[in-house]
Amino acid sequence: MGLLGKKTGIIFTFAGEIGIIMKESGVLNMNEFRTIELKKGIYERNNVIAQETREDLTKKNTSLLNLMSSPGAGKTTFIVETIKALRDEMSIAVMEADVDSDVDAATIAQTGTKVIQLHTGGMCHLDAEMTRQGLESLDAQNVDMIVLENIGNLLCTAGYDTGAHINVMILSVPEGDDKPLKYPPMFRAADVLIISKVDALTIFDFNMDACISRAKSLNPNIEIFPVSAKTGEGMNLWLTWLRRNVGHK
Ligand SMILES: Nc1nc2c(ncn2[C@@H]2O[C@H](COP(=O)(O)OP(=O)(O)OP(=O)(O)O)[C@@H](O)[C@H]2O)c(=O)[nH]1
Ligand SMILES: [Mg+2]
Repeated sequence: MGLLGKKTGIIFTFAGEIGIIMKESGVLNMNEFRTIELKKGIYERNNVIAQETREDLTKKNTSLLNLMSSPGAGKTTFIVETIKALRDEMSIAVMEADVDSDVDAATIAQTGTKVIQLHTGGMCHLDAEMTRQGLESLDAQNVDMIVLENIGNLLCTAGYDTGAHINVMILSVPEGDDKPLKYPPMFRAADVLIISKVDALTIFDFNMDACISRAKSLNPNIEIFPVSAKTGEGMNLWLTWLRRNVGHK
């Protein structure tokens, strides 16, 4: 059956892919659609800004770390524990991004760290332009590392280069070991996979070996650190890696 009415379209993005599903009156049937790849223009612009940001920060000897995960995987807790462990040896600032609320910035501020809260007004990720605006507002001078806590989302955040030198993702044990199979773009985009909440391994049927091998098959170079921010287990290996890579990526 043909469609009546005007031309209608749905633009969609999918972690590195963007397209438009369009139905036209009298041309396509209900179960038909055209998909047009628009990836180039939008992502090229984002990548130019991201590259400029990276170069600007590199000149200032500041590393930007983009931390991504699904909601509640433990990003803020992990940042707090990382700050506590490193604050005597490097200067750190934080940008907290959320759709709304200031709770994460308030948590970070309790550590005495310079922090700003960014509100995305409903957007499910930060792009390079939003990150640049955040960095301008943060105005952190002479810091070794800026941590960006991205929006809690395991899909959208992976599609945008923010200008970060280091991309870290957290997968928590309660989310399950099958997530590399279900959300491959995030595992491909990350330099580091933190498998968090390992203190809960006895409660959940999380297969660590399967998870690691699934992540490695998507991204053979990914560094993987199973940790518990609550008990401190595994944090030292992560901190050693971070010390080596801040300022060198
Ligand atoms: N058992 C356990 N719980 C943890 C660990 N890390 C974080 N949590 C808990 O997990 C919950 C979510 O932690 P957050 O650090 O707020 O997670 P988040 O990813 O920042 O959450 P959003 O910013 O809302 O996406 C809190 O109740 C934390 O106390 C951990 O290593 N082990
Ligand atoms: Mg948080």
